[in-house]
Amino acid sequence: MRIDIVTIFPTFFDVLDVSLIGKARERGIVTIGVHDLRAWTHDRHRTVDDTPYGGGAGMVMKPEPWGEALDEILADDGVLIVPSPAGEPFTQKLAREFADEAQLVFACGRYEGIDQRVVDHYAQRGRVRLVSLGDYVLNGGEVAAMAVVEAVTRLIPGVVGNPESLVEESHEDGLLEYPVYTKPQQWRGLEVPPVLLSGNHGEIARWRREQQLERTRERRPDLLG
Ligand code: 6GU
Repeated sequence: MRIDIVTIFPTFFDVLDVSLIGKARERGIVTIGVHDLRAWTHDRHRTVDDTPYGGGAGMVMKPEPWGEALDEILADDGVLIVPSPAGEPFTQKLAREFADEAQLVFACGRYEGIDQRVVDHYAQRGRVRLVSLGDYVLNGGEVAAMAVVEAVTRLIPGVVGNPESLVEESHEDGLLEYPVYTKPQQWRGLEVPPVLLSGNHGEIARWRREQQLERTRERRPDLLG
């Protein structure tokens, strides 16, 4: 998979050099390009924003640098992802969809957002997805893009060492994950649930399932429908 990120804060993505994603890049499983939007400006001040038509607070990102950048970076079969609090909720299902794509391009907006015509133009030419992390406001798309990159890349075969660790996780089966414990058996007066020490794998599986259902009922009843 190829991932391209267009941002006015490219150093924000330096952390993609480390950890599992960094290793996947070294091994050639994913290719990630981080691009400074200002490289596609032509004025002395490298301007990327301007005042909004119709008035109002804040600034809007100008369409021209985005158009020049995306014309160069976005392949015909690539998906343009625009992080936005006005987008569709980003879910594990969407992460699985994105994991099958050949190219993902992230357009990270700042200020009050990107001129709407950028999304409209690329939606005419190809595939565009507006995605939101949740119902709260971030300063720009960078943190959201990072979250999507991590959720998607870990689903690519070979990125996560043990593929079994992918299946028993929150949201993969539509439920929250069960609680986990390791040694010591007693810590600050708290015990590991005895069933986990029983060696009875049927009982353990049943207990874990109950815990998943109980947690989901308690914290995320919306997931149970
Ligand atoms: Cl994707 N972008 C911004 N700016 N704020 C958000 C968001 C995205 N998701 C939740 N809040």
